[in-house]
Parts: sequence; C-alpha cells; structure tokens
Amino acid sequence: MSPKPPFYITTAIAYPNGVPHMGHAYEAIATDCIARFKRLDGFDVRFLTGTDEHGIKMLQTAQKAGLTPADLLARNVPRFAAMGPAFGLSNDDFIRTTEARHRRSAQAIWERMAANGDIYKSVYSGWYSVRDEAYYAESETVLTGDGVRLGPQGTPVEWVEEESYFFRLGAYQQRLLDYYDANPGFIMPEARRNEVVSFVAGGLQDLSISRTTFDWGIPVPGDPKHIMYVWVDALTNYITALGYPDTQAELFRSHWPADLHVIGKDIIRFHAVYWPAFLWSAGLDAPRRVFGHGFLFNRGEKMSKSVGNVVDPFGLVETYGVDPVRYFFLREVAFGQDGSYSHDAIVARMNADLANDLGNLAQRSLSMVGKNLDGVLPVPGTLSPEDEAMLALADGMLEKARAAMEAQAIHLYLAAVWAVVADANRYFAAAAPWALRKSDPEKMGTVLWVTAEVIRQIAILVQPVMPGSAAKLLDLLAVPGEARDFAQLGPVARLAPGTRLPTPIGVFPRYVEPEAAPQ
Ligand code: ME8
Repeated sequence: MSPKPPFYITTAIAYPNGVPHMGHAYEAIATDCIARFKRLDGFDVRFLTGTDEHGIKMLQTAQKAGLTPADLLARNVPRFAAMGPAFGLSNDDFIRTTEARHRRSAQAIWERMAANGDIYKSVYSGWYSVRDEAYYAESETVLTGDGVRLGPQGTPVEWVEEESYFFRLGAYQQRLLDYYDANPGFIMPEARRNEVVSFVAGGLQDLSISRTTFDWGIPVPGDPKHIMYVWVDALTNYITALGYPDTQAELFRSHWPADLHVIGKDIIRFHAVYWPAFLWSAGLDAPRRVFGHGFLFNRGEKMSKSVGNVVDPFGLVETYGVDPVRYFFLREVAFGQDGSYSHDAIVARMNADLANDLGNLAQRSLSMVGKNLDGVLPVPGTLSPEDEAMLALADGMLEKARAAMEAQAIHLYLAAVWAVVADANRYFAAAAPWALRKSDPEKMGTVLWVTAEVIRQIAILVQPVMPGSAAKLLDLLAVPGEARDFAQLGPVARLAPGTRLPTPIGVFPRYVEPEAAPQ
C-alpha cells in the first residue's frame, strides 16, 4: 500500500487574555471537522491548535487584573485546553508560545531572516493597535468625533515611537503577487483574496518587528532589550510544532508546507502577507492555503471579550450536547461568511434535522428489524428501481461531500448528506414497509435492508461533524470499527444480510424546554 498523503491543518492560536468564547470554539470545531474528514478519507493528518501567550495585550490584561502574565496564563490556558474534550477535538498537539521549543524556533527563524539580509534596525514611529496587535498606516486609521483614532478593525490605535528592528516586507511585494496569481486557491474565500491582493498591490511598507517598551515576549537574538513583535512569534508556532528549527525532523519533512491554516477574517493579512514573506526569507515554503472564516454574532452583536457579550461555549455544550452544537454551527453558518445563533435556531436544527429527519428514520427502520425480524438484517430480494435509485443516491454522497470539502464548504457537504437523509425519508414513507409485513414480507425485508444500508453510509459520512452520535449509529448497525472510513462508502462494503443488530436506542434526543418537561 502506498503511504497516506500528508495533510497539515491548524487553527489560529488564541490569545488567552480571557476565557474562550464561541468564536474560538467555532474555529476549533470547523477545523476539527475538516481534520476528521481528511483522516477518514485516507490522509495522514496532523492537526494543531494552541495559545498565543506573549505580547502587550497579554501584559496589559494581566496588569489590569493585578496579576503577572504567568498568573493570567495559569488561570486561562487550562480553559482553552479544556475545549479539546468539551468539543470533541482531535488535535494531535497543543502548542503554547511560552514553551522552550517555541522560543528556540522563533529565535531560529529570526536568525535565518537576519542572515538573509531582511532585518535592519531603525526607528519606528506610527500607529499601533494593542487589541489587534497590529501596526497601521495613518491612511488606514480614522479620527472619530471624540478625538479617538481607530484602526481599520474599529479598535483604538496609539502613537508609538521607538527603536525597532524592521523586516524588509516591501522587498516581497512582487513575489507575493506572483504567488497569489499562480495559486488562486491560496487565500479563500474569494472575497478575502481580493482584499489581500489589493492591499499588497497598493504597496508594502517594511514591518516593525520588535519592541523595547515592554519585555513580555521572546528576546531578539543578540539584542535582548528588544522583544520580538508578537506576530513573528505567533505565526512561527505552525513550524515549531513540526520540529523547526530542525528542518530534517520527520514531521517537518513530511508535513510542511501546511495544507490549510484556518483563521478568522480579521487576521488574514498576517497569514497571507507577512507569513509567506517570513517563510521565504528563512528559506522555507509558504503554506498552501489560508482560509478566513466569518465572525459569529450572538443576536446580531459581534462577540468579543472586550465588548463583553460573550456566550460561554461550554454552557452551550451543557445545554444542547456537543454533537448538536457542532452540527448546528457547521450546518447553519456558510463557512467563510458571518453567522448568528440563538437558542431558537439551535433547537430548530436539533429537532428537525437531527431528531426528526435522521434520528426517527434510524429509530423507525431499525426497530422494525428488531420487532419483525428478531433483530437480524434481512436478505434483500430483487431490487426495484426505487431501491436501486435510493442506493445510488447514497453511493453518490462521497463525491459531493469531497467536492464541497475541497473548498472548505462544510455547510455544502452537510447539505449534500441531508439531501440524502430527506430522500431516504421519502423512500421509506413511500415504500411503507409496515404495510408489507403480511402482504409481502420479502419486499419489507428489502426496504429495511436498503434503508439500513443508506443509514450506514450517512453515519460514516457524518462522523467528522458528530463523532459520538455517528459512532452510536454505526454500533446500532453492527459496523465494525475498522469498517468506518470513507473507503467503505459506496457499494464495496454493503451491510451483510444475516448480521444481528443490537436493540435500537435513540441517538438524537429532541430538545425539550425545561419548563415544558414533564414534572
Ligand atoms: O487573533 N467569531 O487570537 P484571538 C468567529 N492570537 N471567530 C472569531 C471571533 C468571532 N466572534 N472572534 C475571534 C488572535 N475569532 C491571534 C492569532 S495565529 C498565529 C494568532 C477568531 O484569540 C479569530 O479570527 O483574538 C482568530 O482566528 C481566532 O478566533 C483567535 O482569536
């Protein structure tokens, strides 16, 4: 067998200056879904997430709370790490930028960039947003009526004037434009790509990459009164986790360049402009794709720690369960666009798509196998055109799902699967196997077998989004653990007639409002 093709996927690393909010969880869930999809589709997946622990924002938050940065991290980082078990994340590593492996790596990339002639010392004077940890040209800022100057993301900027090292970003303008041109899929979705291309085409200033006014960060090699700009430090996490600076490390050799950096749309510029330039300067390859997802709004408001309308993601899982929460966000929000959520919207999806459409189909068909056939999967008779058509729809799901996932259109992959769930419900209702029990038991058996086989394929395909519930469905169909990957989809591994199934149990509970629940 040929070795599995590698696939390296990452989330942004979050600032743990507060506790995780739903935007963080959303990014992690979506990235996890893509990672699981690729694993089931035969890739050697490496999935990284973690925390971005340096920078002036971290320092200021700690000072405001009367803490040291280390205390603040001790308080918040465990909450980010706890997202793993709470949201069913399958990350292979969790990186913290305060780790020794990362300091070594960030200093090494700096030295490589310096050796390449791309770093020089000068004086920076310009605007800086602590909230964005970003430098902006004056033309990108606006002065509001009350005398506050805001950057392009609407966050306050302050005037900074200090000695600084600079990176020759300007020297990479043409190489970046050529790269965007030669790799139209590098920045996704397309609207984000257009923004970046026009930003770069407008001209690139050299970038200030060190600060001297605080010390919460990684010292510049050979000049420790300078602290590295937090984005040089942060972006490097993606290669640290593969073993950089040891470019001969097994993981680095097999998995760099990254296939996909999943990030929010507010940090596209760092990933699609600065990061490739840093990498090239250090003699490394640029990532293959940067996908900027949209922002989540709760009742129309952008959620953020500073605005203070954060909805606790752990609370959502406690209320609805992890798989319904994962399904809701990935199905409801077109991946790449902004989205909003509310209790009513979550409950509507939970009860309609999960409990009624998929849950009832499984429950009704499998309990008929239990009651009428002693729990043994029947031998199908001659397949009717309807039976054949139903199986063909199920067999066709993988191709559609794959095409959607090639473009990270997670919502379209799920829509394709749920189209088949709807087809299966129509097929089951039209065939009415309950009416065939006496008149045509063989046909009843055929309909139940076809329905079970369709559910098998649906369950295999929903594993990336709802791993726990899909596993329960596959258990109900007695599908062995080693027969659950995408190679088992289509006609190659049909359910074997004669298999004894366990007693069916409900997999997707309806959400009942607490006040409506029976006392
Ligand atoms: O930007 N909806 O960290 P961060 C959806 N440390 N996504 C959101 C969101 C929302 N309401 N709010 C934030 C950082 N995000 C840096 C990243 S990577 C080398 C360094 C997303 O904690 C945001 O777009 O502010 C980003 O991708 C991630 O959450 C972490 O945001």
